[in-house]
Amino acid sequence: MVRKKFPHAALVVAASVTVTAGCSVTESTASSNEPLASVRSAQELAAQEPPSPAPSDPQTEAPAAPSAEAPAAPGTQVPSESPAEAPGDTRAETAAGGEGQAAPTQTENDGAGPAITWVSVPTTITAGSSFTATFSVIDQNRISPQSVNVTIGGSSGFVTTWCGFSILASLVSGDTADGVWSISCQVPANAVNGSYTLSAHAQDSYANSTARASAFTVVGGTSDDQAPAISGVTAPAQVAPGSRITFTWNAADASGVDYALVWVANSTGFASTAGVPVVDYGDYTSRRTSGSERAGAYTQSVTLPATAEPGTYSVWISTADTLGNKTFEQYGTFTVDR
Ligand SMILES: [Ca+2]
Ligand SMILES: [Ca+2]
Repeated sequence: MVRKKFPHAALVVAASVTVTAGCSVTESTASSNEPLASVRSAQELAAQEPPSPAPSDPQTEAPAAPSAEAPAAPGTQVPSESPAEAPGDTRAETAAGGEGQAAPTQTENDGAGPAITWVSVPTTITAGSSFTATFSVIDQNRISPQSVNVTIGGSSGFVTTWCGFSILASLVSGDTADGVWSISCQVPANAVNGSYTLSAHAQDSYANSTARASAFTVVGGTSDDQAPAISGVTAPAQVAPGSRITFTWNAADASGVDYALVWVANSTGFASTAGVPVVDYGDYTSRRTSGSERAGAYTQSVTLPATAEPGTYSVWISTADTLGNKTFEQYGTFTVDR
């Protein structure tokens, strides 16, 4: 049995980086929320993970952030864009007080996300060691401490196997209006060598949000940066609404296949606008029927609703190896006909 697991969208946050004394400090701020575009080409969808359709699953994590390069898959629910940052977002002037009056505890909504004025992370991190990242967050509306977190993205999307997704930050100095926050993370000895992006996120008390990214490189880990190879995908050519559909395929990876799961989309995407998946995935599991973790044959069945619209449906497979290298690609189509 292949355990179920829901991968995440690719993290793409561009940042220009200045190297200073062994740390990279970002100069640009990038919002993590891009507008949801209805783009359905296979190439653009290929880099995008499917929606996380089972909120009750304990492994389901925070909603996937859309990638700047690959708009979210149709039907994916994505929070709307946060308001643009206001350059003049500074501390509340009311704190100075006057005439012995107590400072108000709450300022008016400035409509701007927190100013994350810098992010510091070692430029090079050796696999098997831990690192600390710190960043400054300023907002006169004050920060919601539970909103201050860090995500890490690699070449194939969010890195969830190191320290979770996302990593809650701790206030190390200052306060929720102007403070320095920190996370520490142990990088596994088998982490994939290469470039990563660490993104700091914060939200003020009015839910205005900001993200800022900084890059680092992992060395001394593993050189396997390839996701499992998928081949021999089979699906019925034509099915009727209400049918049970079984897919089979092969998955191989030198580091071992962690999971390989089928997803189905139609002309509206992987889910309706109401968020209902195009097919019933049951328990969202696939099964290895032969072979090993390194090279095996897999099967998964889904059920087409009786109300399924006729038309062309596409078959996608998301897969990851035990190191976290992952892909999400289309492997053919089938037709639904009454
Ligand atoms: Ca604010
Ligand atoms: Ca691999």
